[in-house]
Amino acid sequence: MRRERRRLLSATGALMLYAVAAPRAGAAGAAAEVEIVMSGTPTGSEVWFRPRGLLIAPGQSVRWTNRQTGNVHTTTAYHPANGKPLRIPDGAKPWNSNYLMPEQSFVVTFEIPGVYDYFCIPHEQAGMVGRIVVGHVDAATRPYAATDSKLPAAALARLADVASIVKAGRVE
Ligand SMILES: [Cu+2]
Repeated sequence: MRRERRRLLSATGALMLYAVAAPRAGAAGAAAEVEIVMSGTPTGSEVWFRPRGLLIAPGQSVRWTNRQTGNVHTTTAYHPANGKPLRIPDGAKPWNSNYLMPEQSFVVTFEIPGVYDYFCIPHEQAGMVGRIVVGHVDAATRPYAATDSKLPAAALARLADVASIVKAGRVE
């Protein structure tokens, strides 16, 4: 009995060590990988990517993580391969995470500069969309305006404008 308790204590000690070390590892990786949280209200009446607008440098990666208990989300590029109009740069590879269960995540590395719009398959109609600006993009650009009319109104309304993303680095 006593021996088991000691073992348990040492396991806890190991966990605490990890907890202390983890933030340092996270900080070191922060430059290369940026997190976007997929979440919403407990009832699911509102859902979102946070931040919904993000500025990164070419070569950086974005990790989307589903942080909402009891809901599934996707991160899916606006691209004909995903049945949508093209709203990522020419030549850039489209992505689709498919359904992410709570605490699952999906990583994409962005190499080609430009503006990338993406959505969540079950929640596009609810306005769950995001925009990533990679590298130097003219702040006055209003990209993909020609296909705006093909997006649900709620989705279009939630796409941060390029000027705000370039100015702030992130739009919540
Ligand atoms: Cu969703």
